[in-house]
Amino acid sequence: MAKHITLIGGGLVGALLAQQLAGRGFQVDVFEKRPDPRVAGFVGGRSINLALAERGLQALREAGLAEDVLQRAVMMRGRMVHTRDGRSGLQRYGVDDSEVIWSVSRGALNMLLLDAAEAAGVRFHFGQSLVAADFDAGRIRLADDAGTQREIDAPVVIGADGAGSALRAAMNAHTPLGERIEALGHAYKELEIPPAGILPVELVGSSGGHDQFALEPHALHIWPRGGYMCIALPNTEGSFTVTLFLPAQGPHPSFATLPDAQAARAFFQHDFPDLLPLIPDFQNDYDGHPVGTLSTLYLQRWHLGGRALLVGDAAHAIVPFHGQGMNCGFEDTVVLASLLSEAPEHTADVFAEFQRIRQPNSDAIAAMALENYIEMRDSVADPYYLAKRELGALLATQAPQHFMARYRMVTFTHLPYAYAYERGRAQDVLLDQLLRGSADMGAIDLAAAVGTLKATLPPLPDLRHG
Ligand code: FAD
Ligand code: E0Q
Repeated sequence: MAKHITLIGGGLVGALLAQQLAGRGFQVDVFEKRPDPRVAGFVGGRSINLALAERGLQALREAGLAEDVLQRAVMMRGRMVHTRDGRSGLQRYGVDDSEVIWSVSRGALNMLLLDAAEAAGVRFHFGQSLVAADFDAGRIRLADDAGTQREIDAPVVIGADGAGSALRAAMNAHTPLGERIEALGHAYKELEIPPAGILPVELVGSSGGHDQFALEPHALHIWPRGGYMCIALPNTEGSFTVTLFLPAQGPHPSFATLPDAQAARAFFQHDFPDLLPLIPDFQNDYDGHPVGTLSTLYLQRWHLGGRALLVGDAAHAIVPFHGQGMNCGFEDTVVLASLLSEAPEHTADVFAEFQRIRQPNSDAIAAMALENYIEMRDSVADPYYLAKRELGALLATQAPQHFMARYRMVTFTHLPYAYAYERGRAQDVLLDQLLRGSADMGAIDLAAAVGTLKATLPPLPDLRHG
């Protein structure tokens, strides 16, 4: 008989994991708190999007879903930085159009993954939330929308129920997991730029500038302002989803000092004057959409023997500033499905091995995502930072086997996150040595710098298979 697995959460990671396990012969039941988005419409009905990069794409390729997803995605070639003086410029993410990332709709992606999982034989149970678990008895307790509870057998249960995981809480109550949640202190709110046709002609030009888009469609837009920022990612229908990142509490500007659209409008007029006119529903968006909190989750234990395991955000939620949370969760599914199919009867060993492989990597991307917030908020300000980036780019051209920007390792390769983090640190130390604290690139002897690089750092791994 096929090995049975119970999954909690049919979000991005749960749905993809379910599809992969079913494809490997497991019998999979998924319990999802929300109603079926394919029937009910995606919760909120708003378009919210995410950046899909190489790691997530590779997992989708292995699941046979990459082409379908890319068909519904918008290519982003780089970061379009909008400065206070109203100027903008594109910083390319990669060397050419083979190194781009993709803006995908969270709702559309989730529905595509649900369809694929169902086609692979997964059984979904919507409107069913996990409320408790008895791991010794191998049973879980579920509640439906009406609040009616029932218990079912679930000897092997995997939690893909997100950052606020109910399975994690149940596991923690049984055996402390060594949980530490570090609040960022900054929060976010989503706003919308509609397709250009909806905006006044004088704002976007008669052709809309970019056909139906109010801004360059093939970019991730950033308005960095020091302690805070806005970003915008394109949607296929010509709209953009804007996210404002701001301190939650404290002196102006913070969400505490901007409690409603009236206060926020004046702030946008002052700080984002070019962005505000592109958001015609500012008042409804600001007053109607919730403030989201941001934290990093660290656990000592991801599993209870072979009975329960956490994956995706439930195990390692991170801040969103590298655009890697989903990508990391998708990588999880590839590793776990492969380990489980090799030893389906040995879940305790598999879960331990999964944590051993993945945790150093999730720790590394957690740290890099935190660092990237500072970098994004200030990205244009610091001449020394810009000099370092320029020298890094020169070294990467002169000695591609010895230098690769950390962003590229994270976003466009499958090198383990922990490797990218370590290598990035070593490269950074070298750049500091070469520049000796001066932003004056003219003082650098490039040939000598390449010599030092090759003498100091081993070559990068061969990327053709990595
Ligand atoms: P979730 O997507 O949270 O799914 C969890 C599922 O479990 C949900 O369907 C939920 O309804 C269900 N559930 C919850 N509780 C229960 C329960 N008790 N019983 C049953 N079901 C339950 N990542 C990127 O890769 N790129 C980006 O550009 C990016 N941008 C982001 C921007 C923001 C503002 C934020 C907050 C995150 C961003 N992320 C991004 C991260 C990404 O959203 C997450 O990493 C990803 O959604 C994690 O997937 P998951 O399936 O683990 O959790
Ligand atoms: C990406 C792509 C939410 C979010 C998602 C992202 C990125 C950023 C800033 C943010 C990082 C970058 N980035 O541009 O360096 O590459 O996904 Cl805020």
